[in-house]
Amino acid sequence: MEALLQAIYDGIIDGNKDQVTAKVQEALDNGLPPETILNQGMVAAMAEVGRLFEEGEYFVPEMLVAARAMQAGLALLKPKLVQADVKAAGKVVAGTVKGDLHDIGKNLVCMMLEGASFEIIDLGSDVSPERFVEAVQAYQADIVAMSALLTTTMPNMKVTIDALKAAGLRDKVKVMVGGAPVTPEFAREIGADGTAPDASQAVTLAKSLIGA
Ligand code: B1M
Repeated sequence: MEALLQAIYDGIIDGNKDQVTAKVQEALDNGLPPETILNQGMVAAMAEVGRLFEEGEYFVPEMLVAARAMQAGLALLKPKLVQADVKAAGKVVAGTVKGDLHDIGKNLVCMMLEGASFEIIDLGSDVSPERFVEAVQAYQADIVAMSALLTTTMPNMKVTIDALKAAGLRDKVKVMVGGAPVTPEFAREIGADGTAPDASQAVTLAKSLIGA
């Protein structure tokens, strides 16, 4: 089992999509819990990719192939992580904020929320404040879930909250924010209703925000 997790970890670091898909499938077939594969194999590898980038050993192309390998593995895990098919707990409009292309964390949060019976309207990445506002209006969302991975794009969370206020929607929708650089202090300062450090705590937060 350790060897399988190591092979998944190495596959992501090497950007080897075929290795990741083969080993994730093998791990699932061997009964390894999807959460273990995700956290110990994949999320841990991505943290290492980030470290290698910071140290100047990896550049954008290496990050990109690592992300593709991770996404291929996530596609296999998704059916296991998203098992609920009961009444929707609430509607969530989700997206990565304007200027930010990092969507893996947001996708994971969406998957876990879906698994907890939330209905997800995923706007993707690089989502403008106007698109968030339009979607909240169009889908009568209960929650807006914004993700940002860059310190330079985090301010767009506040811009989006301000746009919701200007459209008269702020008191009709709960706002949750997250992503590696987002802290509880930052969330409070920009007037969000809460933040969570990972996808499973994002589910707990979403449930508490709608009083579920
Ligand atoms: Co970029 N990148 N990247 N990158 N990238 C980071 C974020 C960075 C920290 C790397 C580093 O320097 N160590 C750094 C940001 C530094 C900073 O701002 N302080 C960085 C940089 C600099 C850049 C570029 C500027 C590089 C360049 O061009 N010179 C560029 C910017 C592009 C843009 O967005 N405009 C860039 C590009 C890219 C790729 C496109 C190549 C690729 C993204 C591909 C994709 O997502 N489709 C990429 C990647 C892969 C990374 C790292 C290596 C991995 C990110 C990731 O997927 N993590 C990242 C380093 C790192 O994070 N250590 C890095 C795994 C994921 C599961 O975790 O997203 O944190 P995360 O999500 C978690 C939690 O944060 C939380 O739950 C998730 C699951 O547990 N969470 C929420 C996330 N959203 C949430 C929302 C919630 C609640 C919880 O509520 C709504």
